[in-house]
Amino acid sequence: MQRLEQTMRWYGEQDPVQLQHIAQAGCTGVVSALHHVPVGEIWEIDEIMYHKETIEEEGLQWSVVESLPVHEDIKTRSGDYLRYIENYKQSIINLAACDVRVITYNFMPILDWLRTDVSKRLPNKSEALLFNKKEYAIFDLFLLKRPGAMDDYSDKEIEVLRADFEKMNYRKRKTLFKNMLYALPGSDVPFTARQILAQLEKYKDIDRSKLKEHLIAFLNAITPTAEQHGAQLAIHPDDPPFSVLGLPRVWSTAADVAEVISAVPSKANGLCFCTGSFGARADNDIPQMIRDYGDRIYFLHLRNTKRDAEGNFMEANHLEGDTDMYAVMTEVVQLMQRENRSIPMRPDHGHKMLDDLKKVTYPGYSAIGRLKGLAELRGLEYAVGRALS
Ligand code: DNO
Repeated sequence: MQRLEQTMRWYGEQDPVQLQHIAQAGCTGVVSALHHVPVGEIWEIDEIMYHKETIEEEGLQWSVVESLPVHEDIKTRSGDYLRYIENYKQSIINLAACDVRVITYNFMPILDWLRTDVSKRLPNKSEALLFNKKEYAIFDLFLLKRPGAMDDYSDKEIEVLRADFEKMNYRKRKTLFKNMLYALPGSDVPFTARQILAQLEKYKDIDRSKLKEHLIAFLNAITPTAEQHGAQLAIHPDDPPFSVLGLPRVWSTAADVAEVISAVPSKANGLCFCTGSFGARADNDIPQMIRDYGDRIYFLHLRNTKRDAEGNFMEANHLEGDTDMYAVMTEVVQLMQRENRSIPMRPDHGHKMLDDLKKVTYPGYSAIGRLKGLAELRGLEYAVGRALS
């Protein structure tokens, strides 16, 4: 019987969650990246091998690359994008030569995932990630002061938001600002408002259909290389799966997946299927998406979110929230048996709890919360597998 390959993300040697902790959690693999290589530069074989050996010395495997980041010039198809595409291909070739073949990336403009609160206190005093639409709008309008932001809201909305902003104390404003400009995964250096505003300027003529064209052009350029070297590309959904800061989004819905897969049918064009990111939209039917695109799912992020009527969402316990994890796991177990393959999975994000509350960890990536999520998912997989066999 094929089982999920259980993994956790590891940010590298500076990660407070060490490889041996990941092994103790019951994982056989890690999901990791060369975070020190500047975005766009080639991942050289000796760097890849050093990282791989470090992981293997603890008895684990480097199962998935997350992420091989896509340079902004590629997303905007400007500047040095041709050189960056060549570099990307070379990194794929180098990874495959080291037998690391599942490569995650995303096509979100400028920012990776975004939350207004990275330490929302729950009633039991553990902490969760939260996206609050009102606070996001306050940031956009009054803290970042994005040009054009006012056009995205009605006069009435602006009036209410302004009143809320004026009531917000300075500590709260500063925290919100910091959370929104949190660095990209694996970095401790946050963006500055100036950097973001300058980057936003580059997207002023790029709408959804243009960005989608750029994604398709990028995939057409790199999938032949990936196919030739046996690499599987796995695109991560937009998080949150709707436009932020006026930026276009191209990978938020089942329709996005359908469109890009039919435009680039290469088998190398696959998905990092994140139930948390897709699940933050009520119109995504997650089990149905697994039925429809299962053969393209090369990597799974299993997590859950709880939405409310205002469009806010909070990270829920892995088996709770709006996504029916039992239905998801049933689809996944059947998919693995049907295709006779094991899919790497990581319990994405976790609440910060117990001893971890005293530690400095990457938001969403403390050890104990993820361990709890993994244990619950592992139990669910076991039960679903037994019931189906
Ligand atoms: C957040 C992660 C994302 C993901 C990238 C993939 O916790 O799921 O940062 O790694 O978007 O490129």
